[in-house]
Formats: sequence, structure tokens, C-alpha cells
Amino acid sequence: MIDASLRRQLAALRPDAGIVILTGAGISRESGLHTFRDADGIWRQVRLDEVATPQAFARDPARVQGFYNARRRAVLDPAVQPNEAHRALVRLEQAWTGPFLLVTQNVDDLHDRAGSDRLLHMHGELLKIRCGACGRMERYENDLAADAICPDCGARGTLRPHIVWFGEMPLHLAAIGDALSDCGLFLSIGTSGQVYPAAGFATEARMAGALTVEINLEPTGGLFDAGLYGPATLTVPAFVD
Ligand code: BV8
Repeated sequence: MIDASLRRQLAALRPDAGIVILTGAGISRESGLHTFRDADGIWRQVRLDEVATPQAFARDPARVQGFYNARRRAVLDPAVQPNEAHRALVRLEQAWTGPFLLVTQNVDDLHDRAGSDRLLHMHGELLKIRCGACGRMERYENDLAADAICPDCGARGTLRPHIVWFGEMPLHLAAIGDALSDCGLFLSIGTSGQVYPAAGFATEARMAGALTVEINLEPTGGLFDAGLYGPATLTVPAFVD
């Protein structure tokens, strides 16, 4: 599955080279969660500007909370569990002696549950809510009502999913930028590369001299040095092990 040229390039990586991995919804597909832009994807069923922007929340908070309540329930479904791809990345993290950072665009907690440690959720986390007025944050596993009251500041209707909506600033960009600038291998796994700034990370890594590899069901058209194509539960373990 890994061709001889890629194998040579990987073998030439220095043991102290940094690894940065970017994951997207494709890695969680085989755990039973929908992607966004595939034929049965979430953004094919719901318009993102009606549920995933600050303007949508201001206009119709009940609709937005309902959308995220359903997504929260889906992640908490006992059938939804980390898969072989999530677990392979934990093995890579544990085996690699150089700097390592796993950046996920996913708002599910499957990397966390698999045991990834050096992990940043750049688009937030479904199982957390925060108060837009006072910043209070908590883990949250239930449905959230649009008129809920913040237990700290007493504001009504300000509690929201801890999600980076379109038009909002993604999280941890400074730490991600530092890791990309000191990166020998960049892996993009299960992401269509349509959403910025994440879609620009491969270019940043390349400018730092990194080998860039895409792992996906099919090529996305991004600028990568090599690609491995097929279901993540097969390709990611094949790459790692
Ligand atoms: C920002 C949480 C300023 C939400 C998400 C024009 C108008 C308005 C805005 C913009 C514009 N042009 C650019 C922008 C900026 C905008 C943007 O990029 N828009 C795009 C759509 C054009 N970006 C933003 O607004 C971002 N903020 O820019 O701030 C800034 C920042 C930095 C510096 C200066 C200024 C904030 C974006 C965050 C949005 N929130 N997530 C929620 O979850 O409800 S993003 C959304 O897309 C998803 O939630 C997900 O996180 C993200 C990425 O999607 P993917 O994970 O890639 O999923 P997708 O379905 O697309 O692809 C799945 C892939 O998996 C496919 O390739 C498929 O082949 C593959 N696959 C499927 N099955 C498998 C598989 N692969 C392997 N195995 C399988 N089994």
C-alpha cells in the first residue's frame, strides 16, 4: 500500500523530526459519524449558514441548539466508538521520540477516548458548552435549551456549544503554527481541505521543508508529496505499523 518512494522518504526522516497530523471527519466516518461534504454529509442535509454561524445563533438560537443537541446525542451513542485509525495514531504518538502534535478539526471526542494525548481541537468540542457572556466552560452531555441560564453569571440564553462557527477564530492557532514551522512530516487524514485556515496547513508545513502525505478515501486535489487512498481504518494502521 505504501510505495517504495514514500517508504524511502519516511525512512529518511530524522528521529527528532516533528510530526504534525491534521484529521477531519473522514477518520470518524467508520465509527458511525457523518462527514460534512460527502453525499450523505451534514452540509448536504442542513445549510451551514442556518446552524453554524454566530448570525444563525443570534437569529434562531433554538434551531442552532437543536442541531447541536442532536450531534451531541450522536457522539454519545454507545455504538459510536474510536476505530482502528484513531488507535493507530495513539501508537504513532507513543512510538515517536520527536515532537508530535495531533490537530483535529473534529468536534467529536474519539481521539480523546482512543487515548491521544498531544491533541488540539481547533474547531472546539461538542461535549463542552461555554457562556458567551462570562466565558464559563463545562463538560456537558445533555440537551441544552436556548433559554438556559448561566449558573455563574445568571445571563439567560448565552450558553452555547463550544464550537468554532464559520466566521469565528479557530482555537490554538499559535501552537499549531509553531508545530508546523518545525515539522518534518505532515499527515492530512480524512479531510476534504475545504475549510481555512486548516486547509492551508499542508502548504505551511511544506514551506518548513516537511514531507506532506494525504490519507483519504480519494485524492482531494491538495498539494501533497504522496497519498494513501482507502478507508481510514485500513490506511492509517497500514501507514503507522
Ligand atoms: C476563520 C465546527 C478567521 C462546526 C467547523 C467566504 C465566506 C465566509 C467565510 C469564508 C469565506 N472564505 C473563507 C472563509 C473562511 C471560512 C472557510 O474556510 N470557509 C470555507 C467553507 C470557504 N473559515 C472560517 O470561517 C474559519 N474561521 O477563518 O477565522 C481567521 C482565521 C485564521 C487567520 C485569520 C483569520 C472557521 C471555520 C470553522 C468552521 N467550523 N466545524 C460543526 O462541526 O458544526 S468546520 C467544518 O468543516 C466541519 O465542522 C469540519 O470541522 C470542517 C472540515 O471538514 P472535514 O473534516 O474536511 O469534512 P468533509 O466532509 O469536508 O471531508 C471529509 C473527507 O473525509 C472527504 O475528503 C472524504 O473523502 C473523506 N472520507 C470519508 N470517509 C472516509 C474518508 N477518508 C478516509 N476514510 C473514510 N472512511
